[in-house]
Amino acid sequence: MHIGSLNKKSRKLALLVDPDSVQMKQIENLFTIPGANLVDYFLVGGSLLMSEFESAILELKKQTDKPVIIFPGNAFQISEYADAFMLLSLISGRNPEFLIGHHVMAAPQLKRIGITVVSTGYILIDGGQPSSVQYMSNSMPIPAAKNDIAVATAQAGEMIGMKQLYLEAGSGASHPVPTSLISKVVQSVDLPIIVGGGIRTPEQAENAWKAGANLVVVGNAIEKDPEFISELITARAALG
Ligand code: 1GP
Repeated sequence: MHIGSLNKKSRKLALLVDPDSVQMKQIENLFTIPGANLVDYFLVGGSLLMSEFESAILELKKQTDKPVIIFPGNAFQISEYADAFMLLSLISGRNPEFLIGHHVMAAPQLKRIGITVVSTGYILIDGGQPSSVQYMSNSMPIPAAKNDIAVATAQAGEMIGMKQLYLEAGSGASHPVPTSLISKVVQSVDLPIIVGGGIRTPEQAENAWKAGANLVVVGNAIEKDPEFISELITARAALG
């Protein structure tokens, strides 16, 4: 199973591990938290990656049978040890490097290692503060109240041939993606919708799932408090 198995009925949870801010011991400790075995996917990636990217993937593979998926911050974040690679196209932006440039750099190696590649339309939504993605990609987020622009962007991504869409408020965002925007996008395309950025309460995750998110991604909040995993699992179970 890989992330390409998401569908419009999925209500999944992914933990994002940024190797620059998580130690190997912390990865091991995640799996002692009740409910950690119910997390569906583990994403690995970050804006910089100054530390060992591949060690984090290998540690996760040692700890879990769940898919470990590369969520790349740039074209250098590739490893044959992961189960899949999210090929992100920053379709909310207008920077050709993040629409095709990095893809060209990464393609030969992705092809050579034969990893499953999932084409993902990456849509940055204003999360209330400048995000790393915005800065590193030199692109503007979509204003959080502009549902119509987000919908049109999502529809364009679907027509171009993306297999899934990622609504991103940015790592550590002050505000997660608004639920009204999530539900409008969910209704306007047939693709699975991933939502992440700034989710730090069980209610925020629950609201994203209720709005139709097929995969909720949480990073910072679990780095700060791994017990948050249990709260997320309980919140999802309550949705039935
Ligand atoms: C960032 O969507 C992810 O790319 C997760 O964000 O770290 O704020 O949970 P957080």
